[in-house]
Amino acid sequence: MDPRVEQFMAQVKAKNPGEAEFHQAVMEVAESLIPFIEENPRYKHAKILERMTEPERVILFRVPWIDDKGEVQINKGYRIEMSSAIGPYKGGLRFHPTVNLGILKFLAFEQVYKNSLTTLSMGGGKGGSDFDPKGKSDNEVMKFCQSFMTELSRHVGANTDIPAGDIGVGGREIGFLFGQYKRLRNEFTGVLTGKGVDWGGSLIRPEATGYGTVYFAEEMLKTRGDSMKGKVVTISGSGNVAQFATEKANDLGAKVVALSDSSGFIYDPNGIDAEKLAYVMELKNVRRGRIEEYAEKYGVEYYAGEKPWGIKCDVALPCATENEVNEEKAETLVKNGCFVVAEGANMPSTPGAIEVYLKNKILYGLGKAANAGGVAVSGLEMSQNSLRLRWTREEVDERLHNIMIEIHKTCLKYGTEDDGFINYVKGANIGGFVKVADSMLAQGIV
Ligand code: NDP
Ligand code: 2IT
Repeated sequence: MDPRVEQFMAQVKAKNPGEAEFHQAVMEVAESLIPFIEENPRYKHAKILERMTEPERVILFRVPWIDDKGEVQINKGYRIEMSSAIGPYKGGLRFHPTVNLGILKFLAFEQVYKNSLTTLSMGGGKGGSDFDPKGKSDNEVMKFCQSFMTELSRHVGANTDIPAGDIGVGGREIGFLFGQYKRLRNEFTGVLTGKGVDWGGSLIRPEATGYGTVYFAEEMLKTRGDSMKGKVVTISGSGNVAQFATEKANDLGAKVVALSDSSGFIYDPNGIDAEKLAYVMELKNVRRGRIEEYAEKYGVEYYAGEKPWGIKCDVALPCATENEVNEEKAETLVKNGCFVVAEGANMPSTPGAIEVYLKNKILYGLGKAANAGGVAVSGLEMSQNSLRLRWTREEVDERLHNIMIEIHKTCLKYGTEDDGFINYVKGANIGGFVKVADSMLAQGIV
């Protein structure tokens, strides 16, 4: 390892003990950026990277609520306000039992670069709770959301910090959170994105992350004179991002053969077409059931406790969670002929997996570039809220598509190597950094 990176990481680890995912996310960026910063000493003297790894503010709070049995429950609530250099803090909320400070700091850190890449004016943040919505009644979810927002409302606002969804936070949760904010503040503002279309939400926001990931994969394929048409695709997850990645992959003529959840994956060699996808959406979003039921319904194989990376494919779209593709799984993917990985999830590939992709020179689109479509349309939702008008489906989709094309161009600009190979890791990290770093220089030591 570059000794400068090693030295920098030693400091980050000493200051943030035990936060493994945060160290991992910072390390990936440091490897891309430290050589670039050496060539651009103004960033070095102002300690831009050191400042970017220290959140502007971390909010940690108690979330008490009463379950359906009348028992008092206590969860932890968090909001990491990472950077406001180029706009108000912006990023999702995650409700999942694994949530802790290190995970939210990694997500907030990546969000800063991702939001910068979108070309829109958004800083970076992330929040959430160790609350597990699985198996909870709608009433319990509402009680939890109301208690969570009662504290969070002091810290967020349409011009300050604008949360949205992430794992475990979808339209239902955003509704309950918005209702409580409005009640406390007596104002109807765009404090959250991912709202329902009848009350300030943007068309295409639910679709945006999955669609954007596939648009990005299509751009990557174009660099090799190829396209999504006819490609065999495996996808992990079966939540918001996975569902709409499946829909867009189908639209572009690909065949999606696998989906998963935290219990296992299904393999459907005939492809998950529009009718089967409608079944998945009903299963996951309405009945909140398990992907295993798909295998029973359509008579296909279900692999309990496994991930879909052993299935032969051309394109893999990890759309579930962090560190779901390790080095060994990446080797299997490449050996089976997979030559495109576009990440709908945040940091789904381990450092070892990324090394495998880069060594084999496959098209690897990392999350902060490939999944930026979600937050980009959140930015468009904020614009529509400010203008107090609503753009059509086609208009938002076109803007989303153009933003993904722009992000891809930025990656080419900063990531094309001497032999013509496009290193999207370097491209996205440097491309995301420059705008934030220059804004920090302009705004002084804050
Ligand atoms: P959802 O909650 O809608 O779906 C998550 C899916 O991933 C579910 O199928 C879930 O399975 C599975 N999953 C979650 N945690 C794990 C785990 N620890 N192990 C295995 N499977 C797991 O979330 P989203 O689709 O919104 O988010 C998926 C990923 O995309 C996350 O990494 C998120 O950070 C990222 N992302 C989301 C954006 C958005 O706009 N929503 C934007 C950009 C990135 P189960 O149902 O069994 O829990
Ligand atoms: O990781 C992400 O980019 C998101 N969960 C979406 C954030 C947002 O503010 O829309």
